[in-house]
Amino acid sequence: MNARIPKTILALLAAAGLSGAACAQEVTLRLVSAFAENGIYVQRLLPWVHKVNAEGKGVLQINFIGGPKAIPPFEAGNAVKTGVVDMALNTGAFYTNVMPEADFLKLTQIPVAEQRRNGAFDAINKVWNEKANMQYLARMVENQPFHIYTNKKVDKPDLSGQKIRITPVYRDFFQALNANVITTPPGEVYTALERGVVDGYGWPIGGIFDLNWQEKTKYRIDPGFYDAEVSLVMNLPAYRRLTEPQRAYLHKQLLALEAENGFWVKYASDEVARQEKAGIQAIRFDAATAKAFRDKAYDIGWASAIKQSPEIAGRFKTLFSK
Ligand code: 173
Repeated sequence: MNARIPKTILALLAAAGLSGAACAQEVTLRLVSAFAENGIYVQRLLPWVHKVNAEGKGVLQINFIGGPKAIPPFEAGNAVKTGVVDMALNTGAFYTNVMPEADFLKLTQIPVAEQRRNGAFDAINKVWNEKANMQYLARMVENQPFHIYTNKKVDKPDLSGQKIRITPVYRDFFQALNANVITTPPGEVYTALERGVVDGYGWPIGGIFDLNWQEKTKYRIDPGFYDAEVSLVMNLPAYRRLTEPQRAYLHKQLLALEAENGFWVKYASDEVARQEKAGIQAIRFDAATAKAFRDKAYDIGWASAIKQSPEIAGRFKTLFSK
């Protein structure tokens, strides 16, 4: 009897000690999304967050705070930079107010797995660390080229007389196609179309149904250009505060997230079919015009990058190109 008491106490103490240590080892990271909560990107992110939390008890947890209602899309980059939140699902075009280089990631022509092998990922992180106080964690969208969607038919790549909604992704290219451009976050596109404030907009091949833009869209111009970059970024001090096991766990889960990126190829073709069914007509150019159109997008994209940040753009161009 007596012998049991100290054992029980010891067990209790051990349990308390263990759970105390476990608490000290568990970190909770606050995550926001610059993209709508009902959109495809967050739809694919949340199951991953649940898995991270289920498998990461005692190590690392992610607390999803919300989408653009929590933090406006163009503010999310600064929120990560300053540590107002720990992490964001974001795209570089939304945080050129932190650094112009953020928007260069649309120009990658190789998969993120290859970027991790060829040094591009490390080169990105050097810039993200130094200029944005961020760790670039993982790219969760690939193979989603951007397109021009418009209600005014064209028979050549010329947007003269058209007002097109943009973000920095499209600015230089669309202006070179003679468009009048208006910057808005995605949440304002539907109303802008409805009121005739814009004739069209730039957006990737997938996702226009998420905010009902198919109701206000007549044409999609092919081919697509660039590759939509949607990634997880993290406040650098918060990243550096992680213990070694926490960082290793996060890294493992980030690689698992990227390993799901094959999804986007089929999603793109499914979305093309869905657009057609919804009555959106594809405008296609002859092969030579289509190639010139796409080449022009990249030429203008890189020229603009080199103008804004010559040394970094030069380094990235070698690492991002095929
Ligand atoms: O809002 C946008 O058109 C934009 O810049 C973007 C970037 C990545 C994915 C989707 C949209």
